[in-house]
Amino acid sequence: MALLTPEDLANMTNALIENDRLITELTGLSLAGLCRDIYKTAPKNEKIGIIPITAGGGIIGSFSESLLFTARHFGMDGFITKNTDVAGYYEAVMKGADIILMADDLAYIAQNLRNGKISHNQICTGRIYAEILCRAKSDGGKGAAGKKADGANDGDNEVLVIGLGKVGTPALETFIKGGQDVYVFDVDSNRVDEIVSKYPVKKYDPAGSKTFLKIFEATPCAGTIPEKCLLQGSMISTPGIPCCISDELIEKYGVRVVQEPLGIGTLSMLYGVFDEVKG
Ligand code: NAI
Ligand code: PYL
Ligand code: MG
Repeated sequence: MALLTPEDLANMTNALIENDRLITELTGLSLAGLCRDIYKTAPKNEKIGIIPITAGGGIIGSFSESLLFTARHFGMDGFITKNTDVAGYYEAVMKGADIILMADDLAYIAQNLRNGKISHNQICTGRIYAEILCRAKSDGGKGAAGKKADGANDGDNEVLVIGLGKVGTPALETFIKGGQDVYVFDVDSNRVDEIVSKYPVKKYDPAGSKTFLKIFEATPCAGTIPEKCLLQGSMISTPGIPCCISDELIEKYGVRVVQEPLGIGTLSMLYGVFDEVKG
């Protein structure tokens, strides 16, 4: 897994606010509202214990602080343990944490110590970024965007998924469940073949001329969106770091891009372990 850097997390406050605004514009629901609707859960004053982990590449500057910021931004209470690793876990439990957040280089998890639920960042990130596109209105709140000359919608239910790894796979499962017509691409052709043999999805042909209103991307590379697949008003939902599309292409096609390094996936993980609610 590609690891975050402190630079990736530098502008997180604005990124969360701006992405929440865009998610609301595209789906009609705020990020928290969307999470509640997906998981059918809600917070009830849980205390979040965040444990810095030194294993592998070690502590990432402002990682724990960004998790605490996210929890507080969405109205939750939390703390970062003074100790790290196992001592930090003990400290979190002794200080009354209801939910633990911790990450090493391979896994970033949330665990609810009261109900036993556990969630994984890659799965929850893929799911929330995919749900945003599943629920995005066909015009993305922009009137004529994405319409063909005859007025018909161009691919309302079609989505291109680029990057079929640990985030991209739960995303494509979400798209399939959401009734989307899924096209897939990965630089690793063996991975594409594996996915096409396992799921009801089609291969995207980069040499063809197909365009998409909805594109999901989860790769660790920049510049992965082919210009030829863009429409005026295309919507891109991408947890991939760095960003998959240049500012020039965003401007040229009026593309709306949902992308943020940590908070969206973290909120999805937290809703994944909250208690269920009715309605
Ligand atoms: P992964 O390594 O499991 O999967 C990445 C996939 O992208 C692989 O199948 C690889 O073959 C493919 N790929 C690489 N270069 C490509 C290219 N140029 N064109 C098409 N496909 C390409 O990685 P994972 O865990 O799925 O993470 C993907 C990205 O998402 C990483 O950048 C990671 O840092 C980021 N991420 C972001 C989160 C967030 O909250 N924003 C949360 C979790 C991951
Ligand atoms: C969770 C992110 C999203 C992208 N890559 C993943 C990553 O960077 N994982 C590593 C997280 C390590 C955290 C470190 C700390 O500061 O506690 N052990
Ligand atoms: Mg995120």
